[in-house]
Amino acid sequence: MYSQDVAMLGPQRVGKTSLLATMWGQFDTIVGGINLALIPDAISNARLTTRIRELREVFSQHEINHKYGIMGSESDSYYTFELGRKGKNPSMEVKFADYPGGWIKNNPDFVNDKIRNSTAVIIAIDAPALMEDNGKNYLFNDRINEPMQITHIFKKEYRELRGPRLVIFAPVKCEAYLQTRESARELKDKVKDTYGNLIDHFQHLDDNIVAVITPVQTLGGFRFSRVKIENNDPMFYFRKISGDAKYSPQDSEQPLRYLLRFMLRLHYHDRNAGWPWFINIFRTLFGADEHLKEAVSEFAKGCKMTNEFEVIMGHRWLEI
Ligand SMILES: Nc1nc2c(ncn2[C@@H]2O[C@H](COP(=O)(O)OP(=O)(O)O)[C@@H](O)[C@H]2O)c(=O)[nH]1
Ligand SMILES: [Mg+2]
Repeated sequence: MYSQDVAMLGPQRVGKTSLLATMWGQFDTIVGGINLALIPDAISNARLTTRIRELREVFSQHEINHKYGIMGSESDSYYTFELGRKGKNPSMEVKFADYPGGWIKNNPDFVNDKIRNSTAVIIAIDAPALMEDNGKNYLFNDRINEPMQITHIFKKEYRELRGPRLVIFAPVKCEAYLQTRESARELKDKVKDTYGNLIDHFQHLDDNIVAVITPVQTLGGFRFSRVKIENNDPMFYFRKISGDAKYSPQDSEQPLRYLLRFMLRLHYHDRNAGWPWFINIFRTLFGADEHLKEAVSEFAKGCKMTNEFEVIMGHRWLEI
């Protein structure tokens, strides 16, 4: 069975694993009538189920800080999913690489290798660190999201690409900034500003990068409330929006919709129009199952592109 690699990217605690868990956890509800199943292998299933339980348990608290509870992992893990029609044999596999955020600094070879070899990269961005930084005092954003290190990795690894790539900027913990159109726009502008250097680099890669912004509310029900400096360290607090608020993620499936849209587009790409080696792989991706392709296409059409969402570049690789 053909497999596609996707790399998660972001320092410790920004929200990579929670994003992955929520992306899967909400899938069945979101696909609704579309005939698509996303099935994790046993180990991934156990890990993801545990994480979703932990995210639900956050709601027994009234207020949490960003260092609350849930422990990150110490080693690399892969979350492998089979994708196919409900009740049919799956035709492809998507493998997400997740690893301790500290590895961006401590194990750069591993991280760089993943970035170089994955079809898509999902950059999880801690939204309060991005938005509350006034650029002067504590450099929250530099310390928490490490945009310069991330830019550096791409500049090193994205040079002579052997095929088009999808890069998803996914601000998480962003409930507080999506309450008005205006603040949603600020969030988006701040992403483009902070990663401006990286986006410039992408612009020079011969139209082969699709870059999108997809804000995800992994918890729903909790909003950033304040930041307090404790021992020279910023502590971000989040408050439950009401006494009976529940785990209610929003837009958690958007990265997956973009991923499948991009893969479907590559599948249909005319191999004479370039990238013959790369495109041959995608030719076989969905097998001969036309119904599966229809289902993927229907799911992929739900990509959001307005308001807080944006396709920064590479529209042509999303045409289906
Ligand atoms: N308020 C809030 N907290 C979140 C959200 N997503 C994750 N977290 C919390 O952030 C912490 C780190 O998340 P995790 O997914 O383990 O980060 P990772 O180290 O990048 O994998 C955990 O305590 C989560 O409960 C979110 O959308 N909102
Ligand atoms: Mg993690």
